[in-house]
Amino acid sequence: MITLFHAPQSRSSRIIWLLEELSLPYEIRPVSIFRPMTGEGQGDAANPHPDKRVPAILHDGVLLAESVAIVLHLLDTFPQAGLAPAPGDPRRGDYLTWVAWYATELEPALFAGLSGELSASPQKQRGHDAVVARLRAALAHGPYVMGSQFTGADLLIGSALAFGRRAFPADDAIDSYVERCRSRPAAIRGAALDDQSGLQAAA
Ligand SMILES: N[C@@H](CCC(=O)N[C@@H](CS)C(=O)NCC(=O)O)C(=O)O
Repeated sequence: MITLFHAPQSRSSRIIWLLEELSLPYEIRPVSIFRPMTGEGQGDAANPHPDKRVPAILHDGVLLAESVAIVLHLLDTFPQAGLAPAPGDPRRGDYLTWVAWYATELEPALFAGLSGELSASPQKQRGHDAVVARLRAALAHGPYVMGSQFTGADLLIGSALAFGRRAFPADDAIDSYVERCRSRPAAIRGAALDDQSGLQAAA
């Protein structure tokens, strides 16, 4: 059994999308988190995440916290979804590179872009430019970052871009990519469930 510890409109929303892609039974356990934008909310004693953040999952009693760990674990454990090249597949290196790139390059560039820090830091501007260049180069061959196959890397990258699109320059290819990712049937179902869990959490 898979239990997702979730707060609406957060990084755990995309794990609902992931679970919908997998068509597995799972349970959503709404938890409260600290919301830095409003100063509201607080860590929830019922949340097993070591920092009381989301997402976290319990899968048959095993705890995974961190979006990347959850994506890698679930897509390797349930390969029938076809969303991750398996070890030994020649595309595995590209896949792992994109997943790691999301966490170590895209996320910092996104938050640097949103916070307006770029003009004061040539180093951050350089990283930000490199992220945009790599994305544009990949999408020139799209429709997904690895080409024709949608993978867990797209789920991470597409959901982060949907959240922080204004951190990056206007670009039709990036806009179409975000739309392509979030119009997947599983993403639409995930968004509907995210809203419902919001109602539950508020109740
Ligand atoms: N790198 C983590 C980030 C998790 C994270 O920051 N989650 C936010 C919600 S989007 C959170 O739980 N914040 C509450 C807090 O910082 O206490 C991941 O992707 O899993």
